[in-house]
Amino acid sequence: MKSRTQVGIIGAGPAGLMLSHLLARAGIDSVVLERRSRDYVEKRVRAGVLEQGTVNLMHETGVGERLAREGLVHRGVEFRFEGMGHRIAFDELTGGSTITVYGQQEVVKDLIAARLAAGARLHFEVEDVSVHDVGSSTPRLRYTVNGESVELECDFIAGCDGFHGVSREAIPAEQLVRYEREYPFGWVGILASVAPSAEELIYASHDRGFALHSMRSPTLTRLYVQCDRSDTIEDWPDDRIWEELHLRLATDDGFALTEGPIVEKGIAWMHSAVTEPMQYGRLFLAGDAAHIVPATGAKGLNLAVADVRVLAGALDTWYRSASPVALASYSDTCLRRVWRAQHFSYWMTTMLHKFPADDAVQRKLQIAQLRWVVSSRAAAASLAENYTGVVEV
Ligand code: RFL
Ligand code: PHB
Repeated sequence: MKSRTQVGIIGAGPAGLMLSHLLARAGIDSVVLERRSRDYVEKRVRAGVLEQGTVNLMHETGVGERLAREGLVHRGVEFRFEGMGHRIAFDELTGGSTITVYGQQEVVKDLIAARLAAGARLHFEVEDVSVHDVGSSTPRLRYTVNGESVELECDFIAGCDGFHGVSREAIPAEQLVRYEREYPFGWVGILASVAPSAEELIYASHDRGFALHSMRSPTLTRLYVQCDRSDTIEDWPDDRIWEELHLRLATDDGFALTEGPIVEKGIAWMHSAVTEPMQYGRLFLAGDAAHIVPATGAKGLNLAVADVRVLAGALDTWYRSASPVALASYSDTCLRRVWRAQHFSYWMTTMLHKFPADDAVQRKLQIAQLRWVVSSRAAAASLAENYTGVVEV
């Protein structure tokens, strides 16, 4: 079967869904192709921290109703080391910016509901998506859905298919530069059916390694504990996870971490990658398909949303005025923010984690840096600006 659309979008994660939503608001037609089932993408537990700009975009474009009701607005975070907690007050340090804790799968659910209600062509369980003719003015996507082979002719293709997607591979290797760094650790993450043990996020740097206390709702706690690169989830039975969390989050004044039934468990590896440029011909990469950051800065989903906001604006300009100028600067515009987020995520990661090669001096340096961050107003403000996403670069 042959079909046609203006923008063919691969991937129904936050990037692909938000792009389709923004394009529809500008009167631009798109088709979204997702390899997984709707149920799978709506249940995939990942990010939790939304920057102010992401929250604002959801409100401005009519998908913020549940976010307004259920999102937890946080005005600060805690950094914990040497048995003491230190609060960084985002709103005071940035002139009012906050972050909102709202699960990525909730964002995805809200966007899917909005797209389907608007009659969008959003296909799940699509197999064998392949990308063709991106150097021409009629790029195509081929795929199979419900046993039928489809060729979709597009004006543009958006590769929003995440880190393991196919779109990046459609660009000749010699046209790209790929910057990549792997960290020698990951995070064992759990979702526990229990009220959070603190009102705000806690980033803990301990001699045993990093730990993070986060949440999803008043009855769901999200916790992470640093693990070795060679670990598997079998190395982390529930008892070991709780034991490490208790040790790493402990304070001298007796912080009590409440345990609860673990309803989800997995390992996420920490790495950075950037593909430059984020465009080739009529193919545009957005979100994790183009770049990933270690999760310590809570930036991945926010970068994905920032990319597609730029892309939707540039496509709108192209359709309105036939001017290619905005599309031509898509990659450069996005990469400025991407590299700022890369640096911030790297900075947070190195400040808070234990590296295998660290010696006693390194630990002293980390503690000195942490003390500075929580005691100097300038340093704390710099962290707050980056974390809430208000810095313009
Ligand atoms: P996604 O969400 O990976 O979506 C890509 C979609 O494409 C589909 N796909 C394909 N579809 C069709 N054909 C193919 N060949 C396909 N290949 C792939 C996939 O099934 C999927 O549905 O990418 P997107 O949209 O760019 O969104 C990026 C975010 O998901 C990611 O950056 C964040 O989750 C990162 N992240 C965090 N980001 C934040 O901003 N704040 C956080 O607090 C935060 N915490 C995290 C995180 C990521 C984590 N993990 C698991 C890596 C915490 C963790 C633990
Ligand atoms: C989360 O709640 O999943 C979360 C919070 C902060 C991060 C990463 C993940 O830096």
